[in-house]
Amino acid sequence: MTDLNQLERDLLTQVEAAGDEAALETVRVSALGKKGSVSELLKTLGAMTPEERKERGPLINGLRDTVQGAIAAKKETLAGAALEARLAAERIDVTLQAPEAPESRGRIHPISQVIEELTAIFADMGFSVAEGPDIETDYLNFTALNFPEGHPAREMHDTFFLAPDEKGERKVLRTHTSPVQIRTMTSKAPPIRVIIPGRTYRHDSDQTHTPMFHQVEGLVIDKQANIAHMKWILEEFCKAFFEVDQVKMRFRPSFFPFTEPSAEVDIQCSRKGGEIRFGEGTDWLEILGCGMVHPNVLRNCGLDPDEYQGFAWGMGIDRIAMLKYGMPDLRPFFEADVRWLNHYGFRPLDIPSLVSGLTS
Ligand code: 2NM
Repeated sequence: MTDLNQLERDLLTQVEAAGDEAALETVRVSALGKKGSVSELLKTLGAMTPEERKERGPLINGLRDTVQGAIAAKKETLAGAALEARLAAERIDVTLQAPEAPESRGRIHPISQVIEELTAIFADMGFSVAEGPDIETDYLNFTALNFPEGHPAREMHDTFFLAPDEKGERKVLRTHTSPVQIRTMTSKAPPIRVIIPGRTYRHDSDQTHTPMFHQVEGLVIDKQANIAHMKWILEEFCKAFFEVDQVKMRFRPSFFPFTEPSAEVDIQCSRKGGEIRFGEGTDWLEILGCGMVHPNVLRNCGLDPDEYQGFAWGMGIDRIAMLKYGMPDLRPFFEADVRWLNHYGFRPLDIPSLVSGLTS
């Protein structure tokens, strides 16, 4: 007869000696598996006499419970140790400094930022954005805009001309973005509400002028579009752009070939200690030109001036960027000096919107 005490000691020693969960499983199978030593003993109960069974039954069942309990306890210990080992091996130091992401180093040029800002403001008023080529025909840059041939206004623009092509046609670097308004009026049916930001070129270079500069022009064409609408739009734009609650504007009569009447617009400001503030003070600063689109321009675009009318305006992006962000000199805008960009540039993820704020 198997010595139950001896078998128990042997099995408990093996359980204790199991170094990992796989070894413990081998011990379990050898004792409690189908052909395990304890299972074989349990099978002998069936063939015993009632008296024998009464005596051996509790002993063999007791052995099984003891071994089962020891295996369960050892399993828990091994699992705990395995977890500890894994935690130690996979530990990471979350206090390590993260490498700097490229987008935290790059900077958005103030001109790009200002274009995003004014696009957000005009988009909120229902305007879309249009673009066109930098190289234009003389017709779209001048003639369609009611500049008569040989008119002094053509010289006013200090135009850069390209070499004549085989047909003798001289293309120009656009002197304003207005040719895009012509393209828009000839390709889309009114009502029209667009802004056109972009590069423009004039043969002019000094402290406040660069041969390439940026303009944004706006155009509204509808049956009833009038000067009051224009004044409201320009006033709302100035308040939103300069982030002030109120701003006084002064409309001075002026002349442009493509608008009649035409005006230049000044906004109220104060200049104390070399700093310009908007929405206060007694000084005036010119910021844009505007007017009602000339009937000849409408006709040139195939629109009937007795049915449609509209207004347009234009302003210098570089200039309003300088005013808003206190940049004293225009020339560094185009010098690509990283130190200047680090100082005046914007973080790539500070995207202007009317909800989150134009400038953060
Ligand atoms: C300005 C001032 C006033 C203007 C006019 C047009 C067009 F195509 F509709 F006739 N586009 N832009 C305009 C009017 C531009 O810039 C100072």
